[in-house]
Amino acid sequence: MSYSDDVIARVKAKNPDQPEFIQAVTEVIDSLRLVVDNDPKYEENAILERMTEPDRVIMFRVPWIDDNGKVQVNRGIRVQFNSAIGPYKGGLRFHPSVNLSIIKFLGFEQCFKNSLTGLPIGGGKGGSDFDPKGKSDREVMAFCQSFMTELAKYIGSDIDVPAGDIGVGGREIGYLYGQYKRVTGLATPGVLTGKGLTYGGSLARTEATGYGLVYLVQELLKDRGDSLDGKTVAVSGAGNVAIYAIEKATQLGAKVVTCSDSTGWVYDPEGIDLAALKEIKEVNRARLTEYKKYRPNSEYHDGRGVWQIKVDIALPCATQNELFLEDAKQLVANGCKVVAEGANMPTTMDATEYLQKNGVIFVPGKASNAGGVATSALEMTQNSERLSWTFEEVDAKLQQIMVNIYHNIDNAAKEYGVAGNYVAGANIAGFQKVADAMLAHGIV
Ligand code: NDP
Ligand code: 2IT
Repeated sequence: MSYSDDVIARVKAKNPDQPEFIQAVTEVIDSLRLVVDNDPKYEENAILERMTEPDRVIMFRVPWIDDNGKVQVNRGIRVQFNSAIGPYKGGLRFHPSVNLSIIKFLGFEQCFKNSLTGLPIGGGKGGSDFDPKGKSDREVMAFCQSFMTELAKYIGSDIDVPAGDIGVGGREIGYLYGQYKRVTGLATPGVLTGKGLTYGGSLARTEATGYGLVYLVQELLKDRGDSLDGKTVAVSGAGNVAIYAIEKATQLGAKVVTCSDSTGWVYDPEGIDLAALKEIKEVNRARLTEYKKYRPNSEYHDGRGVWQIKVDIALPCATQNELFLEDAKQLVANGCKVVAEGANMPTTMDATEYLQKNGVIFVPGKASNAGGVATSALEMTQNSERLSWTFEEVDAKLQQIMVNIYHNIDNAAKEYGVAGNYVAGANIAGFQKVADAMLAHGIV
């Protein structure tokens, strides 16, 4: 059995109850075959075995009191996956579906993504099965304070730097930072990113993941003598990543005709009204059912369906495993040319394969959504030098990082004889830097 097959089999046997983690590991190792099976140093140094076993997993009880005076208990998790190239870095997800498998898949992916940014950040991820939906601000604060009371023992600006993800935005980061400061006595802004602008946050961090996604697509099109101007785009999700992907794509001349949340989806043939979407989601924390009030000519449908719409470009920006094989078939039948992931692992493995085999340019999230964490690293830099850069400075650096990522994964794919396969390109390019650092550090 090859080294790569052997490690995949061992990871499956060791983690039988973790399907998302197994999915992420299988996809990565599958595309590293050309590298790891052709050079004995990886097996001799057990690089893949070490990369697939997190440095540590911290799991803890999060008790808090709801508005009815009832004691609630959630589970908190932080997976510190790999610090070979820098402090653990990655978001916190608050969603009822959160479990160890999901946090491990996200932490594992984060190691390669963070490597692709070119910045010195290792990989980690955390979260809780807490559901912020329908909770009062006081309940969210009580939960965040309890969560951080425990998490504070394990993080630090040179140790592990959490940020947002699904269900964790500016409000939650504010409460988490307040409690970090209170329990440790340290006013160290670099311990969290995605902070508010009055206490060490970076301009453009809010926009960074969505903008970065579109900057990468822009470069990919430019490389083919094309542009976003006049393109029709389908976006899924209606959260942080989706909103700013829609904003940037629209600014660059594309027409985004869909968005979705966990209850339903919107088709707006005239192009999504961003001001309406922001008011519904960012200000009112409401459902997409409200959208029709702002745009009577739009359609609202329950359930899922954004991938049925005929578009040139699809940007899945909601969650893992939200674009299935039948969706991929529909996109291909409709002439879609590019699928770039804003979310982490939104495309199932069979859907990815179908898109690639049918001539669709497919960019995996670890490359195309890396602008968020890259800008988090820029926030850490600003915190270290106790300065804040202008929006334009941060945005220009973000653009350059996304351009570099595109060429880096494009070149890696070409170098290994799989030109245009950006799953392979991203995994290989992301892997190499982490593996080289691990080899330099010895067996640790
Ligand atoms: P938000 O919480 O802001 O938004 C998430 C959106 O996706 C919401 O519209 C939500 O709908 C929808 N959604 C979430 N879970 C599900 C589900 N199980 N089924 C259907 N719809 C769902 O999160 P973000 O925009 O920050 O994150 C979106 C994706 O992007 C995630 O995969 C995240 O890991 C990834 N990502 C985020 C980065 C960031 O900087 N924030 C960086 C890189 C990647 P509803 O409100 O109804 O739940
Ligand atoms: O998946 C991700 O890259 C994020 N949620 C952002 C992580 C970060 O540290 O900014």
